[in-house]
Amino acid sequence: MELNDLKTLVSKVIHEIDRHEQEVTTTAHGVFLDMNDAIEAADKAQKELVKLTLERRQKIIQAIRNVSRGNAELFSKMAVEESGMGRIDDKIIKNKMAADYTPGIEDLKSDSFTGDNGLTVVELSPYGVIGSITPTTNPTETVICNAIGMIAAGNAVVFSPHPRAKNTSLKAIQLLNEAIVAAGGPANLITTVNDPTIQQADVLMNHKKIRMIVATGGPGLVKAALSTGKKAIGAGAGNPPAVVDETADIEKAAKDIIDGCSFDNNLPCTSEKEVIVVESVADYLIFSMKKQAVYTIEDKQELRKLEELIMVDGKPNREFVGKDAAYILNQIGIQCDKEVRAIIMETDADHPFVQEELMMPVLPIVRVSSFDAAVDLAVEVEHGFRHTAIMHSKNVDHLTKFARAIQTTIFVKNGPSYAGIGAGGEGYSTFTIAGPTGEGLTSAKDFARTRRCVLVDGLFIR
Ligand code: 1VU
Repeated sequence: MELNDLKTLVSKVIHEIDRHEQEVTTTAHGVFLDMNDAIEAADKAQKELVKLTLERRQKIIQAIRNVSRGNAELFSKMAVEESGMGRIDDKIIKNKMAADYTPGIEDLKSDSFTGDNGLTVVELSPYGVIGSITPTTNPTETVICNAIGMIAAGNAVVFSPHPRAKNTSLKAIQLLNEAIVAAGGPANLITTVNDPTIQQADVLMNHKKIRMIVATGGPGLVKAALSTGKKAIGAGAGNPPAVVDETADIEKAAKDIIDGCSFDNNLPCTSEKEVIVVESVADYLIFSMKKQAVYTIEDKQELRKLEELIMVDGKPNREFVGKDAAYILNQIGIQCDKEVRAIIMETDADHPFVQEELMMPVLPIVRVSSFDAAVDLAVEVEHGFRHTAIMHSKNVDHLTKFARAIQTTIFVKNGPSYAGIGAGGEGYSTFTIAGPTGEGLTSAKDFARTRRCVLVDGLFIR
């Protein structure tokens, strides 16, 4: 053999060894190179899952909760590092909420009918394999929340994580898979691919073994999921207004609004995105907000610089989504305390900061002449997403009127927005809020099919 041929052969062998090593290290515990393989493996696992007892399924869910809670810090650090968005402390809270407060098997309630003609039971049974598209804003929270709800309902899940949170999401999927197997569950009950892309997501959404698609994220992917012709749940954008009327506890409203708006740097689609306040209490609200950890922009030049920085062609500049307030201010030459959590300013109603969902700790405040004007403006700037709204008021008639007018899936009264997803408010937690398709705050029951089982002329004992 010629020397050159030998060199080529050696290089081919080395390449093959590298490829094999890469496969072994990157494809363990639910992570596959090819989406079709990920789907086939999940399909096999789902068939094993439904053979197990509900008691075993309960143990699997508990194992997912434990491993998620135990790794909340790791997931949060990885997510902030990889996506460049959000706040570690807040993400830890979000991951723990997903681990502890996502409903499990108890969410699946059977129904029955009895009468002269016998007994009929209606049960919630699995779809099979669900395709879950997850966002960069809440990467591991959504994986945990969807895994618990979907497996509780007897499904396997194939994830398509956002490419900008790939490593973090893959880590969560691998650790959850290990925990599932250790709890006596099948391998590959949740799967994904080692290089998620829009092309792989497309394969997922159109694969015949995917019986349901759940898309949480940007408008493009939600639209694509809803266009597949399959059963789909879409959880998309919002632009939550916070309305403050003259009867509100103004100091508390100021604190709640800043806490909610700055939580994880405004990444949750439920966070306060603009404030609409009636004239008579506007000055006092702004005065009270200034006592919180905020920087107030009052200078027109500063406002213009901020607009130029965070908006591109009238849309939010992706580079600043989920960034710290101090970082954003530094970019326009303003040095501030690192503790500053939000940037506030007064604007007109038609300002792009009000009209666009920024997902940054930048909070415009608009004053209006009356409560009725506040309702009209809030409905307008929410753009019909019917996602989330917040109101601070002690007037029940006002609260009722706004709730009826805005028609949002979540309506938080007299608290920070995150109370609506289970942090400091009653009710379970979810990170897939399905306004467009109407399921609302999704849980296991939404990932199950209703089936009727009829026994004629028997077991009627009344
Ligand atoms: O670059 P390409 O066009 O080729 O691809 C896009 C996009 O299609 C793709 N992609 C995905 N691919 C596979 N699997 C996925 N899960 C997935 N998601 C997206 O990746 C490329 C970039 O996607 P993009 O549209 O997300 O664009 P950016 O990364 O530039 O934008 C990031 C933000 C955060 C602005 C964007 O994702 C967005 O607007 N998201 C909506 C906010 C959101 O995540 N809402 C759900 C929140 S639910 C909640 O908070 C409950 C409490």
